[in-house]
Amino acid sequence: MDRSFPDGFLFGAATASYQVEGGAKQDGRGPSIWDTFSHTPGKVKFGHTGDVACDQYNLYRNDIALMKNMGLQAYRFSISWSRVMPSGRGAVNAKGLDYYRRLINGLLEADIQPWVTLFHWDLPQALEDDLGGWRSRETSGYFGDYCRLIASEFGDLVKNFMTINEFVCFTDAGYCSPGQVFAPGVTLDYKGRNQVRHNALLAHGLGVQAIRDAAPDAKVGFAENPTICVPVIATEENIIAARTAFREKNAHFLTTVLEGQYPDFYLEEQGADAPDFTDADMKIIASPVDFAGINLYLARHVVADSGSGRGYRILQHPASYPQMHAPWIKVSPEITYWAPRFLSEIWGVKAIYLTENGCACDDVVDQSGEVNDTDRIFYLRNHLYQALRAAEEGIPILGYFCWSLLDNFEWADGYTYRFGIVHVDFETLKRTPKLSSEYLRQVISANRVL
Ligand code: PNW
Repeated sequence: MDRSFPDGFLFGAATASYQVEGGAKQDGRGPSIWDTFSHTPGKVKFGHTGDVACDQYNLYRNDIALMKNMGLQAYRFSISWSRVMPSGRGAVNAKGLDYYRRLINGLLEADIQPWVTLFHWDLPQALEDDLGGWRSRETSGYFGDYCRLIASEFGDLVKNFMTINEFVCFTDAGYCSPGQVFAPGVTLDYKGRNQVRHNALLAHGLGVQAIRDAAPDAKVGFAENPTICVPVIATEENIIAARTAFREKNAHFLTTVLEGQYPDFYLEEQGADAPDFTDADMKIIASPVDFAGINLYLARHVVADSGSGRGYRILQHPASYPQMHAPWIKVSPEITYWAPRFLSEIWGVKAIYLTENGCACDDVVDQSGEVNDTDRIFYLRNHLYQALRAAEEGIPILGYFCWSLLDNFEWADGYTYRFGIVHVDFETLKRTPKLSSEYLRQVISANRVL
């Protein structure tokens, strides 16, 4: 049986600006909320910061060569808003734009498609200071302006844009207790949180519109990490329950973007804390996207339960549930089948990219200089099989991006978790491709799961 990935299936790797670039003060970059947060004692493990990270700002040519060796067909990276607009609005930093032009051209010369994320959490600090960051809808407007700038600068070279990466990680986790684990580390009440969520959705919609306007040939989507509800045992009734749970547990982000309105049950549930919004806002949020990007990390296991009121119940992970090197990376490859299936069944999504999938491993460089991360290969292989399973059933999965190209700054965990398929020595910045990068190279070349 031919078990190849469909023709044109795209294989890539992903990173994000603050996690890999470094060059925090180079060439006129303005500070972002992650610079401030990581420099605030107690916020990031061991006081680690992204000041240098992998120094991709200076070593990007090297990284492009690594990708080329692996046969990667696409590189998903994010633009640092404050590198190109140091205050988040107004003045543009030409040197910042030059960097991304060099990176994009370098990728194209290596035959690697640039996939650009506009926002991967590093909000310009000036917008936080002057406007309250995502607490203000003015920030959403400025995000639209920034997207227009990027799309008009690079729309001739970049054909795929993602507005926002993972809504929950900079809204709830940044602005609401018990979140406040991520920048800016503010504690709002639920009303405030819901308004932050709304402003982020509005920013997405404004971003879609601006990119369409300025780069009419480009495709626009998002990269979201939904709460991935899967049937714990795939009986018909559990599948129905998991599908219902998938829509409901993502009510405030994915469901609202794809349905163009807040589901009634969400507004009812939030009651007096529901966000303030207008019909015009919802029209903007409803702007059609060309593709849905989903980041895949862990499952929520669902059983049908008619007594629960909503028809489903989510099971806790038992203490012995298998996990990778970070406790929240539960081994659940079936998400890579169910998430695309539900996107297609619930909302009829016609183009799905798996914009992130990967895991942290306790990687060591051995005496011969090798990193034999057989555990990461195990992890990736299982997910790739599930991607193939979905594709074979006709679910429109068009590509897969591994998180991450490089070990990098893992947010509040600093450099303690390694997600790369390439090892980085953070003292010397030396890159060492791990065995998993060879695995991916062979998979891409064979276009099959190996
Ligand atoms: C993603 N969770 O974040 C981000 O897009 C990356 O920047 C990050 O490095 C990567 O995953 C690995 O952590 C997530 O708790 C953070 O479910 C937390 C969760 C999921 C994704």
